[in-house]
Amino acid sequence: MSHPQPVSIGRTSVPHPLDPLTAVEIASARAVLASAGLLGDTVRVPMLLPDEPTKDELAAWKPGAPIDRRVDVTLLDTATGVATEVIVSITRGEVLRTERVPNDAPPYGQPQYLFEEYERAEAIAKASPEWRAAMKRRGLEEHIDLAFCGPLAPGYTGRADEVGRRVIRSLTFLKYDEDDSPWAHPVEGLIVHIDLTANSVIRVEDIGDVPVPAGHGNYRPEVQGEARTTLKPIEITQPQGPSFSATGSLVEWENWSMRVDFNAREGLVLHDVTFDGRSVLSRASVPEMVVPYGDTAPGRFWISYFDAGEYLLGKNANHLELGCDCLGVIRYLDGYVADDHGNPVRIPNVICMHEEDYGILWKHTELSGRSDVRRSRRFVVSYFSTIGNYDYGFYWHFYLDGSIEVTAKATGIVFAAAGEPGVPQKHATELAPGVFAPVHQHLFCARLDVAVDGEDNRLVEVDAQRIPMGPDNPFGNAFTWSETTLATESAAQRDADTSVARTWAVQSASRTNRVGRPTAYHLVPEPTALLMADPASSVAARATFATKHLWATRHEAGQIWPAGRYPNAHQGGAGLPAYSAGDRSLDGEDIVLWHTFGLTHFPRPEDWPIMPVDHAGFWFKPYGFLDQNPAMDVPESSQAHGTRDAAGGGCGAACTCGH
Ligand SMILES: [Cu+2]
Repeated sequence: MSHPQPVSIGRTSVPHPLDPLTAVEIASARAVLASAGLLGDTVRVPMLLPDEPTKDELAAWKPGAPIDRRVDVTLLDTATGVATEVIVSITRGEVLRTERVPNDAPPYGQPQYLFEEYERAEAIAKASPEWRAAMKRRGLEEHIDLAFCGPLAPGYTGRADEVGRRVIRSLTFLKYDEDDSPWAHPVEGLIVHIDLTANSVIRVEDIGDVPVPAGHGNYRPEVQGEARTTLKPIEITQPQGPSFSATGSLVEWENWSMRVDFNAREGLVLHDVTFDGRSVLSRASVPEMVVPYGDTAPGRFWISYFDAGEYLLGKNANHLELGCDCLGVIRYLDGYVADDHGNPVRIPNVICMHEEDYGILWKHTELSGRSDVRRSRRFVVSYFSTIGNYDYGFYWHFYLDGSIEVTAKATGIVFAAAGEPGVPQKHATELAPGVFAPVHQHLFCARLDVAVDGEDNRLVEVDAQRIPMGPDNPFGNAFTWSETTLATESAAQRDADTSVARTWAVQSASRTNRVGRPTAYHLVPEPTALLMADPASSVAARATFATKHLWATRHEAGQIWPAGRYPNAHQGGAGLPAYSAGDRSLDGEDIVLWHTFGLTHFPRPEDWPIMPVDHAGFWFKPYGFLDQNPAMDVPESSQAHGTRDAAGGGCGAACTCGH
């Protein structure tokens, strides 16, 4: 069978202010920077993002009108460490603003890593006499050439010899041949601290002498053995094509409409999400995540990766493969990011859009035997990003019943250290003999600029509520619910509570449904541990967003980053704590929700040598937004290809039977 060819969407003849940046625009921005003299030989581009139009600009814009397309660039002079933020108007061909980043003074904060710095860090580590001596002392001299020196963001330790400098830490892993997976062979206790501006080693720590685990961690079929032959093919066919359409960045599927966008930092961004022509979300993304490690070892206590803010999720996004990453009739969106020199790089097929059958949508069988059933379907927009050893997928699912489900997927290679085989550790689990994986968390922050029937919204916490047995509850069975308006930014810093089925309602402040209640969507969290680090820890200051399941702020242009613009080597306090410091009113305002969700990972042997996808997420569900089930007009399935399994059972062709 053959699938229709994938179609890339992108800019068409109907440009919109929220369209993603194109290669031509990135190249034009670079030309403006160059002609303004801002791109000297040693200047690099750690981050180049669209400078999105303000809501006022969007409201004033009419289709066909000129658009002032701008980019927001961070420049780094790698020779001096001086960083500069620049706003460029591509349309006008001019630099609108430049501002020095005060990264040499508290609270510090370094621009995102350049790809070239990973190679530079490895070269610096390997050239270091102390590192070579440590390898020799450990009897690992013969492995020096093939060794992998993994470059890691340093966290913030307050050490005088690194504060305010552009630091990267290097941990060493062995490779026994070119194709070997280095993550299985950690050289325990060998840490090289590198100053990327001075191109020098600050310190080499060489602690302990744990043997390097020898067992391989290779997951390739050449090593793992023949693939099984028992799985019969599953083919997804949509002979009439998909039910969605894409015109430029505008994507429409059933009652849903949205603008699909992509940038180097957040990856996938959705704008102007509407259901039945009514606004639900103004802008939605997962703009930050943190992976804090819970180990006291010198090589790990500082590990707390901010994969968006330090490494850039979008710049590291995957080129997806038809039939492997995505099944069925797929439409892809190419993405464009800037490389270290500010030149455009195309990431083909970076965003995947497709439909999935999703089991039963609704169903009932009457006493008479009459049965009605409708099949559920969802529209999926997704991308994947690889940051070092881990791979993250971000999936936005839109359902026929008006619900949105956001899922983050974690897979890839678990980060491991070496220990004495069979000797239990307090902060790490043994995955394979001598391979110990530290406990850690993957905590994501979704940013939902909500617009439930417009921007004037109200945030209400809804809890199931017990009633003591007594006059109000004579039989003890009764319960009710409570609604608490979270009217300010401080009041809106909340924890989830599964014991009372807590949800957070975003209500329209002006529109009601047919039973007289405010139209609303509920954020339905799934159980997630919050940041396990102590409140007094460095990581708690830097990832304060992850200490609460919910934050809400009044919308303000530019407030996009939960841990601030430069979480790398930052002391803390940036992002959400700073955004909400003014304790603004949220009552009837343009509200932004920030939701922490994720995984607390006690790695298991089954996560080795490669981790099966684990996932975490949340729902955003209509609650009185609609006057009834919006999927009553979904037709019965006319699945012509369904076949009864030879062993009996299953549902036959042209299923209308419901059994
Ligand atoms: Cu993990």
